[in-house]
Amino acid sequence: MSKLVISRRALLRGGLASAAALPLSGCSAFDFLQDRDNAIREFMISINRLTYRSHRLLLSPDQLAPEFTQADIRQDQHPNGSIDPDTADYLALKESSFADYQLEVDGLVERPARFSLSTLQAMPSRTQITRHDCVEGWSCIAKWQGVPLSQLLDQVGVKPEARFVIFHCFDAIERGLSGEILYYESIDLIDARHPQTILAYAMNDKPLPVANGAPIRVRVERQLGYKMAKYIRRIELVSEFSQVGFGKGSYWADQGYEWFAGI
Ligand SMILES: Nc1nc2c(c(=O)[nH]1)N[C@H]1C(S)=C(S)[C@@H](COP(=O)(O)O)O[C@H]1N2
Ligand SMILES: [Mo]
Repeated sequence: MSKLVISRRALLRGGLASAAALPLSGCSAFDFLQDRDNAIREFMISINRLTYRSHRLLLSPDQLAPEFTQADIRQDQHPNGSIDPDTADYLALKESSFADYQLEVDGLVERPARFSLSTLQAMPSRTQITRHDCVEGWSCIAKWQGVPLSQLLDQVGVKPEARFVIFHCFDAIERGLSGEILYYESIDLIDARHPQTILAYAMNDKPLPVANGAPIRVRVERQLGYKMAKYIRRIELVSEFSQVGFGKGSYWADQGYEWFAGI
């Protein structure tokens, strides 16, 4: 088994290494991948489907990502991507320290619901010290506390036809002539129900800072940083991605990155 895991990692490293050879700034996309009809892009997407299937075959649904100790936390979590959202909705909530924040959970669920920050904080929580790996090549170890997403899913009752969880965020990741694009990400229900998948409201024993996604960001510990949506506004259960963004289920996947970013 460990041999298989190593070769899977080696395979991914190879993919990341070739990606790293291209100029990258921040989490920005490769220019040629912006072209939605690009042949190389289609090729990479087909590889991604293969990667996803092989991951799901090799990885048991509940296999835990490594956890660390307090002594392993050497610096603050490096803020990346959006770090200070300026959309009107977000600014209004931030003004009152998120006292009026309500996380919406809807879509293919039996009982759509809203959760205030204090309700989320009063639910049983999980704390984990984990390593965050960004596709750009940096890593940080931090302590995260939050509500297991599986608890929320059980409360709202996931309909049998639901397959993915979409995270809709407050921050504008892109602004252009056609308007602004708010960050969005998604994971499948295996990752959504994974024991380490939490909606984090605290980092390193303090309330989650704005730079790292206040009031709520998700931790998806077996995948790369861009899957861990910050500033979550709404969680939607869907059966497919056709109504989400440009159809790939994630802002970065719509830019040509892998939707399944397993590490
Ligand atoms: N809403 C939102 N979530 C996001 C991003 C973003 O720009 N907006 N950036 C992603 C990327 S690329 C990374 S590496 C991590 C960074 O999390 P951090 O700022 O806590 O380090 O958040 C991810 N989630
Ligand atoms: Mo990232």
